[in-house]
Formats: sequence, C-alpha cells, structure tokens
Amino acid sequence: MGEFPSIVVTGTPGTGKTTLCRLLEDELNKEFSGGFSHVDLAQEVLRHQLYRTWNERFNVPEFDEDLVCDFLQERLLTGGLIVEFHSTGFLPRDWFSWVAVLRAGNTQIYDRLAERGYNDDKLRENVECEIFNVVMDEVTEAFDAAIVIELQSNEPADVENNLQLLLNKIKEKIN
Ligand code: DAT
Repeated sequence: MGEFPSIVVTGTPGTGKTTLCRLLEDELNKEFSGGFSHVDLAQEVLRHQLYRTWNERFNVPEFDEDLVCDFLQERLLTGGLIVEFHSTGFLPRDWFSWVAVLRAGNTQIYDRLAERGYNDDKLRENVECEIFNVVMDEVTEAFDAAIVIELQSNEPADVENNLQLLLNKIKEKIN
C-alpha cells in the first residue's frame, strides 16, 4: 500500500520507541521529502478517541482494535507510516513491511520509566512485561518471522545502530 513502505516499531514502554521513530522519520524525510510520518498510536488513541473503555487502575484508555485499524487503514493508503505502539497482535499481518521489536534490560527500563515519574505499580508492570517477553510473544504469534526484527536498545550506540539498520532496509526496498 502506498508509495513508500510502512513499518511498526513496538516494545515495552521505555525501550526507546519514540526516540527511534523520531530519528527515523527525520532521516527518511531528508531523502524522501515528507514521504514518511511517525504515528504515535497511543497519542492518536487519545486524540481521536479510539477507545470505548477506560482502565481505572492505570488511568489509560483501553484502545479499541477495530477503531485503531480503521484509523490506520485510511492513512496506510498514502504509505510511509512509522507506527509506534506497544501492542501489535491485532494488526493485519500484511499491512507493514517490517515489525521492529525493541528490547532493553530490566534496570534500563526501570530507570527510564522512573525518570518519567511512573508509580511503583506501573514500573513493576512494565519491567515484568519485558521479562516475560509479552510484546515479543505477541509479535511472534501475529507476524511472519521474516518481517520481524528484534533490536537491542540498552545504550545510546544501539539507537544509532538500529536507526542505520532500519534506514538501510527501507531504502533498499524503495530502490
Ligand atoms: P518508549 O517510546 O519506548 O517509551 P522512549 O523513546 O521514550 O521509549 O525512551 C525512554 C527514555 O530512554 C528516553 O529518555 C530516551 C532514552 N533512550 C531510548 N533509547 C535508548 C537507548 N538505546 N539507550 C539509552 N537511552 C535510551
């Protein structure tokens, strides 16, 4: 779909999705003049009310799979989406050229989310999510292994390496 390939970047909160997606968007748009856009789905869920229920424990919306898919489907027609979201199992398997899964150690996730001001409950939930491979398992079940890219994101050098790796794949596909 669209002129440019689209990609999903997923991972436990704190693994570095926003950081990587912003850089990827900037770099691609230098070369493909505005052809790519970073879509932070968690923000879009709030902005466009793509939910029907509210999770009281964590004070967050529980996204509605159909509403999110409808929202994405329209935008996929133009292509070049860099979609960031913590959950992917509900996405049609042929919408994206790649699914990148960011991974980080317990202490890295803990420290990054503590800095963000998360409470103990939320810190524990997210560190456990990473320990128990929740995001990766969902991806493995939902997508063809050939399009899944697992990336370590523990230190700043990883950001640069991951950026270059994804840029190369995307450019290769375009050319
Ligand atoms: P996410 O969008 O997955 O929640 P983020 O991009 O907001 O994560 O990153 C959380 C914090 O960690 C932020 O302060 C930037 C930093 N960070 C991201 N990737 C990193 C890496 N590979 N090494 C060190 N710090 C990183």
